[in-house]
Amino acid sequence: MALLSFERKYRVRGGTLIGGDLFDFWVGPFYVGFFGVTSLFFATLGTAMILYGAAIGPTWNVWLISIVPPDLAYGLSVAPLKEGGIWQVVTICAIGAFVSWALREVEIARKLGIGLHVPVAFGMAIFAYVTLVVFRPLLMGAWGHGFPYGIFSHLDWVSNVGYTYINFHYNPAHMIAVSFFFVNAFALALHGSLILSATNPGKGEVVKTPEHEDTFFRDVLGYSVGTLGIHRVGLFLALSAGFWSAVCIIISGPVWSLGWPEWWDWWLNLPIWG
Ligand code: UQ2
Repeated sequence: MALLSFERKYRVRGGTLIGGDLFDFWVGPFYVGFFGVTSLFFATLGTAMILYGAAIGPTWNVWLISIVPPDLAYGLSVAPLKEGGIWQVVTICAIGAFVSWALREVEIARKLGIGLHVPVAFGMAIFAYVTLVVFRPLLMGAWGHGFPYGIFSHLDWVSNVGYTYINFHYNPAHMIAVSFFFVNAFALALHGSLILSATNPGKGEVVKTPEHEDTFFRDVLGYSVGTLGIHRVGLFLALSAGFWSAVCIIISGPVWSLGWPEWWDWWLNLPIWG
């Protein structure tokens, strides 16, 4: 079905979660919906607050601009705007915009009658972010444990938190997360190269079929996970990377406050060593 005739079938009212058909329309190529309006609202307000924070800050150097969370002394209270309150508003706007965007994806998926895999996948990224700036600060008792919104400043934050636990690479959940990121890159390299090898043939060659793709991996490994299967593997690996990232940071402090190398003392203390 050509794009235009397909769109005539799909661009119909219905499938919204809220607001009935009040916002059920498109602006050019973009679906709006109630959550398109809230996305735009939060993104605009959040961006304005970041610009305000930059304007009252010490620099316009884009690498150095930083919207910092409140001092730890503020605990879990609402801080004055210039003392971390901007960070708190930006955080609310970010979560509002991300969740609105996910729900807008849900409405579009419902209109199309396709699965909710994309918003669910995006939801894992939102979960990892909220773990960093809400769940962990709540468990630690201060918004000051959130990370600052700046290019270099957030890198410094990651470095400082890492050294707070002596060597973060000994965090077992961090090990699992990193392994998922690596396997994810491996799987995407296998998949991307395989697809291009079959569908982007040289001049005068015909495009090859999934049978060619299966046969390549059956010849190499004795096994092909299949054209649908590789996407299941990919989604699992990507979601697992995000999930274990959230786990590895939420346990750092709330569950384990010593250095991560010491966590492995349970292994050295096993009675089996005699
Ligand atoms: C595959 C297949 C694809 C693929 C890839 C494979 C035809 C187009 C990449 C091979 C993948 C395997 C064997 C599993 C890899 C698993 C991990 C955890 C890296 O068989 O089917 O479809 O793209």
